[in-house]
Amino acid sequence: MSIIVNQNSLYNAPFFQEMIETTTNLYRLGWDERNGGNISYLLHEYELLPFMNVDHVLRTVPMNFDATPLAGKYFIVTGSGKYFKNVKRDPAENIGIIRIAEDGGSYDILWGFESGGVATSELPTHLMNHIQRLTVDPNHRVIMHCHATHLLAMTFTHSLQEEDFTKTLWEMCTECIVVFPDGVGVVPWIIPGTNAIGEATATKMKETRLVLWPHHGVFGAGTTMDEVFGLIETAEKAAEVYTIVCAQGGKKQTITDQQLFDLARAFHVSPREGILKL
Ligand code: 2HA
Ligand code: ZN
Repeated sequence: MSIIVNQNSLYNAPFFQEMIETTTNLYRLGWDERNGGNISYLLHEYELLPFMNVDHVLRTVPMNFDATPLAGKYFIVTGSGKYFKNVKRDPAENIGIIRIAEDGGSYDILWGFESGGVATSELPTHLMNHIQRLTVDPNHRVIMHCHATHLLAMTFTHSLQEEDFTKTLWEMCTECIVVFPDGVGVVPWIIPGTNAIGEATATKMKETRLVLWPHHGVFGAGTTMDEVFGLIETAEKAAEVYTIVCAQGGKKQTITDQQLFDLARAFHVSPREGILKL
């Protein structure tokens, strides 16, 4: 399908292009097979107005949780059951633009989700995470979930204690403690798509922008699409290095706790308490 775009076409909007690039990259990296993964990106109304009439509601979809703190807020979001592989070829089928209703109990579809689609099955977790992150970071905008391969694999072979998991990732690449000084949160195994996993994840999101779902995948949060993609990419790279280190017979030497501490100080970040033993 070829898409004819004019200057004011939504397809030219920066946030729209970012959504297409990111879903395409996540698919290319093998972290979002089939309908795996989901992204939601908080948009300002002024970003949408040049491209669409926000008073024109296509459909309204009920939600069974309270999203009142997000009432009136707009998101571009991936679709339930849709494949990241197909977003670039047919965005209108696979992603959509929604606005949370004033009573927080439903959302309006303003664009996309053609053929009767709806927002991601992980919408409870996404919206609960947005609510939580906005309380600690007023610039927060993006929630991203994917099935990053080596992180997922590590949840079978490594301790799931957050302190242990964080320490291992920090050790595997010098960059890690600078990129995620808050470490990683880990929730118990919970059925995906539920309010329960949303609440557990959002609780962790109070302290960290990176949360693991054991035997499933990872959630990241942040201000820009690049930042959140980079966050997940950095943790996943560390997990890949860990996998190779184990395959090569294990560590013979490592970055010491003192070196990690010095590194954090040099880059003006505060490492999560209770991990480095000095
Ligand atoms: O949307 O990744 O966690 C498909 C999933 C569910
Ligand atoms: Zn998933």
